[in-house]
Amino acid sequence: MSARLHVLSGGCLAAALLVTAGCNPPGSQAPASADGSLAARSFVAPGEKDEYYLFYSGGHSGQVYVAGLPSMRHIATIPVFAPYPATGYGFDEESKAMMGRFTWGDVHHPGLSQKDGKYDGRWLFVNDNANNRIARIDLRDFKTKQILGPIPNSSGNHGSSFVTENSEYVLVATRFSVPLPKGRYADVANYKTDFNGMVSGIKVDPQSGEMNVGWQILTPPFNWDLGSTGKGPSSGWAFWTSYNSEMAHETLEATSTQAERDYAAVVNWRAAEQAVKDGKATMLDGVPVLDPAKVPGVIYFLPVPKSPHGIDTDPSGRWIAASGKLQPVTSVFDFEKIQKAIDGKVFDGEVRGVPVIKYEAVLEGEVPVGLGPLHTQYDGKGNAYTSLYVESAVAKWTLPPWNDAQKKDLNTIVTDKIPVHFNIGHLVVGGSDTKEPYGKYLVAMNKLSKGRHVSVGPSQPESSQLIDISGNKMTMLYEAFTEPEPHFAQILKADAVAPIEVYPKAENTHPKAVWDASEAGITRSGKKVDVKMVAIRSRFVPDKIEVQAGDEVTIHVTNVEQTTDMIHGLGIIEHDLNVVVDPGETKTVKFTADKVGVFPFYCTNFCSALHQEMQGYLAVKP
Ligand code: RUQ
Ligand code: CUA
Repeated sequence: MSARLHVLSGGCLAAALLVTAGCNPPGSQAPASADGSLAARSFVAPGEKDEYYLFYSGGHSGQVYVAGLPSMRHIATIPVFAPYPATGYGFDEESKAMMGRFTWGDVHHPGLSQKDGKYDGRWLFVNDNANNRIARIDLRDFKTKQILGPIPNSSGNHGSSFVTENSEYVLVATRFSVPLPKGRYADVANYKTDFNGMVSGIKVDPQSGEMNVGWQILTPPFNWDLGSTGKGPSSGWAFWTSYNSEMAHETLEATSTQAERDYAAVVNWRAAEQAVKDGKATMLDGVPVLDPAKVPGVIYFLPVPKSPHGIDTDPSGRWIAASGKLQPVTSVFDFEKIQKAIDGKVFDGEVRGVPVIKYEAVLEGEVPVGLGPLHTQYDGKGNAYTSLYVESAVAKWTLPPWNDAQKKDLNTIVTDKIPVHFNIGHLVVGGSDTKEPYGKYLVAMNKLSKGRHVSVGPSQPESSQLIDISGNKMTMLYEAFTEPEPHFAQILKADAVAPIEVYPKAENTHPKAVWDASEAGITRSGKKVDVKMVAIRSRFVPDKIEVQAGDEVTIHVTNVEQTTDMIHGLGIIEHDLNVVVDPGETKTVKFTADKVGVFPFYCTNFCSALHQEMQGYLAVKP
């Protein structure tokens, strides 16, 4: 087949990139089916439960949202990088310490933990593009347990969270490049020589899930983009695309789109791990860093046309689809050929000591999917689904191996296309990044979604669309508001997790927990006032806290309930404080009593017929 680049002409391209709801290419304007009978296929009757969870990124809200599938109902918000008064997150000392000095994050790509290449239902990892962090949510209680970062030597943690087959690592790559180590000044004019990017292996403890930075690989200042991990034949490898292999540093819109091809990174993370063990790394800001010019075999470059964005490994681990935003095809690479090219040194030169794998030697074909291809997902039945930003559609196509007739005309393998409204970014098929996808549903996460809801003013609500992919043709089932801004998502079978409903008393190790009103009380040492408080339907013990102005007050609240859904909150009037405590949980709040007066506090979570009576007073004496 032809390895020729099908690149859009400049004018068409410029027009295409500016496309919005008003001027979509033909075919994408057809209304979604208005057939009411389809509603039954996503309908989950009152009292019934969804079959799947949809964990979707909340973008710059800093949070993760959970919807049920197929109902698409928003059922939970998991606060991660931003305070969330509804669960008291970001107000107590424990979550404040995790958030560090930041009050927001930019969540892009949730990644579920895996065992043997399948979801194991233990953890969900999410990245923060803004502050170079990565967080772990425990699916036992759907709460954020760790925030790691800012990651040293990394700026713009966009290329994550890509979990390896047995959750050995969450792999991340930098979107931006800066002078390293961080905190060093260099003139941006010297971008090519003084700036660097990085690929990092975040090690995950197999028992606790605790993350730490394992090692890093230094890269040229390309802008690393989306990635994926290998499995099967590509086990131990990972892939990222990049834009800006031009290494431009101003007006990127024009300067970074010059080259016909940018580079993908093909990373042998097992070799990197071994090289670090063998002492081949140099410490930089506390992290062992490998320089690929000196340590061959840890990273290769692979040309991908043109300004690529997504790169996705199929469930077999052999096929890798990478899409160039600026050309209407998706390049499918064969990992077996990649392995052979590496072994046989079939290279097209090198960049800074990193061999460039010969494109033609590893390409299986360029699939003419349509305009503005971004991301690809798989259903485990030999089909791939690529989101088309410019065309605002999803294309369905057949994975290799292809027969001769198909190879001759790859148009024949594009078997279906469905318009989405409008301008899709990510899409997700359940389990696409595992060995055994669920298939069945695809969720299109639309970036612009203009006019899809009754107007609420200039800020137009986002929407995501549920597509049934169980048949030959895709069927649009349902459309739902999704909290902004949805990037990637993960779908997990509901029965793959068994969340707890109360924190067992026996597991509460908080040193200031109290379980009986008789143990509650106030102690003082100097200016420090320590309150051990019990919350139980429908009272706080103690319910009077008397302090002197200037005292440093710490309240440890234990919700002693062991009954499901019996949640209490503690809100203190005019103190900007609210914690919410789940059954069996203890949380700590700290503040300085700097205002004289009497301040009521009350339970913020409706807990019983006498919830309103659950109140008390903080008296601050002059
Ligand atoms: S990127 S629309 Cu932040 Cu996930 Cu592709
Ligand atoms: Cu306790 Cu309301």
